[in-house]
Amino acid sequence: MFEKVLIANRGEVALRIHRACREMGIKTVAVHSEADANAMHVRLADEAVCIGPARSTDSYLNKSAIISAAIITGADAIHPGFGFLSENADFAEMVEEHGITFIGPKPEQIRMMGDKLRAREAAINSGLPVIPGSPALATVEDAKKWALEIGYPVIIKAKAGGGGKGMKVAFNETEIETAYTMARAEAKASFTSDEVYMEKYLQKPRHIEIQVLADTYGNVVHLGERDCSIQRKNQKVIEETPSPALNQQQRAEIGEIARSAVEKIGYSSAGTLEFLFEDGKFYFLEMNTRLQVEHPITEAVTGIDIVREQIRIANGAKLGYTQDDITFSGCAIECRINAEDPSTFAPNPGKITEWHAPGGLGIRVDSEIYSGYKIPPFYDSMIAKLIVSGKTRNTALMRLHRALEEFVIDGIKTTIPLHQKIISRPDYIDGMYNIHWLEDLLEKK
Ligand code: MV4
Repeated sequence: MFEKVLIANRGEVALRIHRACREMGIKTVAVHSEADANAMHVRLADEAVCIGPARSTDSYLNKSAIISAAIITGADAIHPGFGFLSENADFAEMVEEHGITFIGPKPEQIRMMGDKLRAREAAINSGLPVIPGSPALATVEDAKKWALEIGYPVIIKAKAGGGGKGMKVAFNETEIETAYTMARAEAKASFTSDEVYMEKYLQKPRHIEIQVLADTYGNVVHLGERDCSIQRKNQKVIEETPSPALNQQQRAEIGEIARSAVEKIGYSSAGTLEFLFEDGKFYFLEMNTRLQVEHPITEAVTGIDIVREQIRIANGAKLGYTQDDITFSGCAIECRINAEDPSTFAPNPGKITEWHAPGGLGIRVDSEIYSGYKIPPFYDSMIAKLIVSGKTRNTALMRLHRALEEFVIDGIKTTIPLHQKIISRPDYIDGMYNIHWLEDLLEKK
């Protein structure tokens, strides 16, 4: 096993990875910016290296600084967490070129899935259902021709996109030119390529994703689904498993389809296949080649430590179990708690004057926060994840109400009141929501 792992991240995920390493007897190296010297992951790690100034581009995105820190401290592997360099194929390649193990998939797999058209092609070839769509669009005329072929409404997406950036919807031919031009301009501004393609636009889908684990010997299992439809501006807010929208047959079907596709693709490590689900049908969207924020709800219902498995797989271990060995038990829900004004969503960093995390049966809180900690203004505003689980969805919901009430975070504003509002709505309680539900709720006022 690795002796020492460098954690190329910050915040709660850095702590999450540190915890897995500790339990495996692996030493940890924290890296941090000048603004994060007092962070909990820095305090707990065996060693810490300052890799640059506060701005992410100067520190957590600084590939050579991170690799230098790994070399200096003698780390055998780097875990990238999520965000930052976690889906940067060049970084993964650079890490491997220095004789250090990248805890994740092979650089080529990251690269392929980062190109949404290549990912779509791989999905088709491995039996995944995709949304009717086009190849890369060269001109507005091309776009018009494909829209007629596919049928309105259509959505134009960036080939190098993902996460919703650079997407434009057209409901009829008069809207095509603007949608095409704007999608192209946004892609050019945000990504390495300004190429775009088109898909049929699904109007009221749910976002359902399948977690997979694959070792480097071709063994693949799926760990069930997560319903991530409660989102705002492409940021997930609440996730749950199992999805209240699926019956046992649909669940088993999509799980096996995803599992076997990952086997055909030859992917290894943890990964997530994102689908849209509408009118009883699944459509593959993209594959995330990293650990995800919402992984703990899957851990809660399967008992599998996903970070531990990532580390074992990267070290060349076999999964050691098959799909039949995996059992699903109960329901789990995660709330992402952000340091934001819950009515305007403006970031609200600052000093935490008092902190009490809820506890008790079925409660997990993943957070970097401690009393007296000062949240720096330079990074993502997510400061804690509250994960609740129970035998039934009702039990989990009851616990969630109780835990949100018990949570004390003083000194800053947080999105706890938003979560309380969401989980009190009859539609949420009934599991009746799609990807637009939260934004519709917030518009009502
Ligand atoms: C779509 C779609 C409807 N139809 N594609 C947004 C994020 C990116 N991963 C893909 N996204 C979408 N693609 C077709 N053909 C609607 C969305 C979408 C969405 C998807 C998942 C979760 C939240 C979303 C919010 C707005 C739009």
